[in-house]
Amino acid sequence: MSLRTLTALPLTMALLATAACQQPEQPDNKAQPAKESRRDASEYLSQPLVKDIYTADPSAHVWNGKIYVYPSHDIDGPTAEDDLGSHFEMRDYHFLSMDKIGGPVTVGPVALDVKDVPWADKQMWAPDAAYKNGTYFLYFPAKDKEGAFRIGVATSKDPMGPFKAQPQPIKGSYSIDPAVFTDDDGASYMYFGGIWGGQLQRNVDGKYDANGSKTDLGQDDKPALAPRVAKMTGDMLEFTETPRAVQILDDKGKPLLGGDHDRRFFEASWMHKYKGKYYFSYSTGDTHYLAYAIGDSPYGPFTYKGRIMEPVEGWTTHHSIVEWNGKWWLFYADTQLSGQTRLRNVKVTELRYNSDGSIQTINPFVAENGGGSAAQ
Ligand code: FUB
Repeated sequence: MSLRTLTALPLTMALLATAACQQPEQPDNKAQPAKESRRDASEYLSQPLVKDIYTADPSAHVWNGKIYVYPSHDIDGPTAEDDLGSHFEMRDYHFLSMDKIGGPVTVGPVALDVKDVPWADKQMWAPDAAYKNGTYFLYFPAKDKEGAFRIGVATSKDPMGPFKAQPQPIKGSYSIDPAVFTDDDGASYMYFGGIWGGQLQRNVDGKYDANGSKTDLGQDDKPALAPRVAKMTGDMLEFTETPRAVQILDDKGKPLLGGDHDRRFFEASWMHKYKGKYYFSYSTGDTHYLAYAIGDSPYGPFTYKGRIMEPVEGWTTHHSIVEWNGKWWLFYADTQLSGQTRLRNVKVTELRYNSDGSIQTINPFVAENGGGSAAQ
């Protein structure tokens, strides 16, 4: 990227481009040489936060004023791409930290390896983390020895790990993409679930059906499969209740339908609170949008409001939203470095609200924002 291009970019983007050039080496975990990208770096709204390893599904948190990002660690495995995501063969986690957005990013050592999780076999997918009473909790999905996704929990005194896993997955957990939200009263809730390869459709009554559908319920005119939510116990290690369905409604109060692929839930739950309202956000999967819905309770129901982000490069889209330094930030991922869906890189850009609380839709490409950045 030339200096001329850099100076023409919005400030945050230029800072991120600089930060991306300052990453520490990860000698034993280097990313593969990047393939020729289909677009020039200047065409992307923001630049990869790290280039030494591939990362995706970033769950960001601010602890003690510092930003921590809990991503998946993508690796280049042998399995061919399919609709179940079998090509996402991740085996461990490395976490990221930074003192400020736009500053240098530290890539931590291995924080948890699948070989150290007694119940897990493979596919360490999108994680999240929480903090309570001096302990950091890492929540992660993985397939068990029967091939069913479960959600595990691991603990550490250090936000970057290493984390020690509990011997069993969380009782009553299933499917993927845990996101843990702590409300102002201190109560924490886990949102989770994902259809197709995420197996939500194989757990409709909470029991795994290995012969269930590979995609969804196959009922386009019925309510879509809902993400799940469960309140966490005080020690953050279990659910207090059987997970409940999270209702996502249209503006007439009717549940979004299974055939409404532009709006229905697919995976990548996230919850944040803004001006007293609960914002449940998610990926629409095969239509590649990040969407959001607003409600008055952490349990919902939530009314669909629109898109947070248009499709990124790559099949998956998965995000988190966090407030830092008086602004709101969207962490997301695309495939800028590799051009391959299985090898993604995390990014960050500013997220803005309108005065009515709606979110301004972000386009991940500069030109499609009319030559400027919608997020700056
Ligand atoms: O990274 C593996 C899976 O792909 C995640 O769990 C999904 O959210 C999607 O990003």
